[in-house]
Amino acid sequence: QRQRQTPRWARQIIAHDELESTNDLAKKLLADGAEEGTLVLADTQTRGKGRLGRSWFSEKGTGLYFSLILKPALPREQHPSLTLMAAVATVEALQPFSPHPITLKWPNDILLNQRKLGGILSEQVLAPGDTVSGVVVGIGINVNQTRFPEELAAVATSLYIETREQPERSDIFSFIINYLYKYYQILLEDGASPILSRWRQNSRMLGSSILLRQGAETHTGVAIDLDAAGRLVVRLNSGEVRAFDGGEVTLHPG
Ligand code: BT5
Repeated sequence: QRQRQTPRWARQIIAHDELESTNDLAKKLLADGAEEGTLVLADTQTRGKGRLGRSWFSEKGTGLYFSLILKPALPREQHPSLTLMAAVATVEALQPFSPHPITLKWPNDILLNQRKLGGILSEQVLAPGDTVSGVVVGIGINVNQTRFPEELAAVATSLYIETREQPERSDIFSFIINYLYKYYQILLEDGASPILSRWRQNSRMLGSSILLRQGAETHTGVAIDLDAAGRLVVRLNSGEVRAFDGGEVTLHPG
């Protein structure tokens, strides 16, 4: 049945009980010529990755950990819109499983009740000559975890913790795959603007005061928009309006 619900493009699902990181295997398969739409799934990861060398806690059997190989006909500078596309698809797929709003926080967080329910890690794979052979979009979602290790307890949550329901991971997986397909087609056919407007609708952060850390720099201001390249546009306290292409955001700092 799962086969029938799965769009054509995710016909090729490579499922493992355990992997170091689904993104790493997907990048290797992409470099070896895997088809667009190939999907790598693991029941647990021993070295699940976040951004900037951080790790992603990947408890066995309770979360969803997967990576999708894409080969979009998009100029390289538009690749950040793939992360936004995946974020929009994921949040809309998850929403029916929660009575509370699931929201997006730039650049790649999926939040429920102010805690992190999931995250997205997109990585480009370069071919010789520095051309992009494709992009791996990795998605991690906390579904049925009953608790988190102490160092994550204050930041992480799961659908189960927030709703006391235990959804089938396979149901959530098929929803996400279907929405990814839908929004990927929209991105390719209509460009980033419908994705950006969905992102704005699903984010609670525009209009909020924020603190943004980028390397050693810290900026404070109000998040006012996302620009066409997926950068966060901030009106800094100095009055200057500036677009950021990366960093860590704290909402409503003291
Ligand atoms: C992310 O990084 O949010 C991207 C996470 C992507 C994970 C997926 S799983 C499938 C695929 N294969 C991989 O190897 N990765 C992708 P970042 O924004 O850097 O957030 C990482 C931070 O979130 C950590 O430093 C922790 O504070 C926190 N964290 C770690 N594991 C978590 C979890 N399971 N739930 C919530 N927060 C977590």
